[in-house]
Amino acid sequence: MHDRSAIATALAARIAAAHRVLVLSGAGMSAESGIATFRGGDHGLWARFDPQALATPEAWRADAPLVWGWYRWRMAGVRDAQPHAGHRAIAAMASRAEIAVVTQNVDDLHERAGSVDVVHLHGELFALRCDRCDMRAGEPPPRVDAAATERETPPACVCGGRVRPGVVWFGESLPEAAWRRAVAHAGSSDVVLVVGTSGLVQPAASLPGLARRAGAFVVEINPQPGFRADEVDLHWRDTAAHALPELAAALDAQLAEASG
Ligand code: BV8
Ligand code: ZN
Repeated sequence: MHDRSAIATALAARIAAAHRVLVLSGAGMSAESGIATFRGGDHGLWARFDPQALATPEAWRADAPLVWGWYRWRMAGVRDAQPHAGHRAIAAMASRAEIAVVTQNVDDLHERAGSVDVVHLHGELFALRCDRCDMRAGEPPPRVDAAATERETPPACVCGGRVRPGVVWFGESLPEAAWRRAVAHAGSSDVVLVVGTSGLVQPAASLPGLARRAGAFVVEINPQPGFRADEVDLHWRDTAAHALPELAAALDAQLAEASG
């Protein structure tokens, strides 16, 4: 088992000396809030569903009620979930260092923990919009105890289109502004914390390597390795809800010591 405090202390010193820090998070960041990851273990969200069969425009065209029902089930899960100590640690550190958050996740746990200006590379679950005219739409009353694959007809828009989740499906382009901001952060940060991502989905997975080549010190926080050795400087083999509060405490201790 790594000596967590030694890693936390060394990394906190880098963050204390950094001008800009970037947190890049993936589904593992939400795992300890009870939201299934996409590929993890036997509880992986996609272990029960084929991601290419549901998170794609083709699936929406072929069976919108199934896709809408799946997202409604996921929205209920996020509503019931709470941010954990790792989300709160990131928000707390942002009051002590210049920390930006770029996430692949479509949930709102970073925001609910207090992070601001979060960049969502793959959209946001609750940002519902019409699939024809793009008009924003409100969420219908939550379903009670519906199963993940219980079909539900998506609400109709006045233009005749259907309301869809504001997420980026496979084969869809990332929101340009979000991608531009993520690349800018990756290219200008001194320290990058890559938390809870398997590094399989592009182009998000290219950001750690881009940051490292631009001179950032890149740390992967993940019980399993996700990135190649040439993309990260340090793999902190731990979970988000353990490692990040430890890091925030080490940063507090160092800043208190420095201020005498
Ligand atoms: C695009 C929203 C271009 C929807 C998502 C072949 C090769 C390479 C690439 C491609 C290819 N074919 C197609 C592509 C491109 C494709 C892609 O990358 N496919 C992959 C699957 C091969 N990408 C796209 O289509 C993207 N768009 O490229 O557009 C384009 C250009 C022009 C014109 C048109 C198009 C769009 C990709 C976005 C897809 N949408 N989400 C929804 O949520 O339903 S992706 C979705 O999956 C998530 O958002 C997330 O990004 C991804 C899941 O990945 P992770 O976050 O890494 O999660 P995962 O479960 O995999 O891993 C969890 C990790 O956490 C693990 O490492 C685990 O160890 C760790 N962990 C577990 N517990 C903890 C933990 N860590 C810390 N603490 C814990 N407690
Ligand atoms: Zn419409």
